[in-house]
Amino acid sequence: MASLLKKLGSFAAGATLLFAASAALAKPLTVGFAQTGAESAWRTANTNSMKSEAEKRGINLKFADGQGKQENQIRAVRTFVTQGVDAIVLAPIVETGWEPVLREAKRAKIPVVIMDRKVQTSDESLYACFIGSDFYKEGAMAAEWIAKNAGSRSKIVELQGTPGSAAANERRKAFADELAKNPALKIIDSQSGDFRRSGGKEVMEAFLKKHGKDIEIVYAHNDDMALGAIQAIEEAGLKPGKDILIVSIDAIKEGVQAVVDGKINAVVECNPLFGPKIYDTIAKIKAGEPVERSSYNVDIVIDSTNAAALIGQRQY
Ligand code: GYE
Repeated sequence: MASLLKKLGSFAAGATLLFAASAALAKPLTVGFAQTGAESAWRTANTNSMKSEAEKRGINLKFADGQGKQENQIRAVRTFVTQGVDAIVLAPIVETGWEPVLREAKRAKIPVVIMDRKVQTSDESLYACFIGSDFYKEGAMAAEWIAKNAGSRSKIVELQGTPGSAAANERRKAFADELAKNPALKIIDSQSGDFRRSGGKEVMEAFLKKHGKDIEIVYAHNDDMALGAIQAIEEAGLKPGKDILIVSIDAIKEGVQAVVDGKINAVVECNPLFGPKIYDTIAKIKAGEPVERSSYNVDIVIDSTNAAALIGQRQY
């Protein structure tokens, strides 16, 4: 009898524990997401992936649109810390200037996942991990494609992304490093179009005015700027993809379509669909499991040899 009571007692204790554990599991996770803004189609796809995956998993996502300003993003992270969210995801618009606010998150024991673009910090413990693409590799792939396919063309204009962003810094550096191995190729001008379609168009108009027919190749740090440049080139009475070679990065659906249409010659992929990977990683961090320090997506080159076969499957 006594042993039966004991058994019942421990069963009840076990059931209580189980109940408490499942209640804790059932509590929806609250994640604060500080996004850069909505500068490009890539960014919109990235935001949609984060929002739709949160909804699928019952995660309470607090979304803050930084509207292209670091100070807005810093304010958003600070608010998430005050609200005591379970985790913070930060897509940093620029590389530097994050240490104070990351320190605030660390002090509050809120893990921060850096997404998409890297931050520069002397203290690696200020964030849990990085998830994104290898921008240096993307820039190198773009330059390699040009070196292989430029023929007798050599004069390049570069449309840079947002100044100070990891995406622009690394895509620029890698491209320059690759060109150094091919002395025939030269960048004759380089300016920022801020990753925006309107920026790409404006800068390309100015380049065409200044350099005219000297321009033989356009290297754009993203598809949106390349699509803007295409408008400027067509308005100048020239044929994009033929009179001027165009290479860009992202491989959004519209970019790949432009490759199919022969207006862009090559796009290097940069996958923005991070939602599932980000929330899987946050779940691991919350469970105390180890996560990779830096994890990169695998990106490919799309040109006239494979664009038609791939266009149907583009998810962004
Ligand atoms: O290439 C561009 C976006 O950081 C990888 O930001 C991202 C870049 C992407 O605005 O389209």
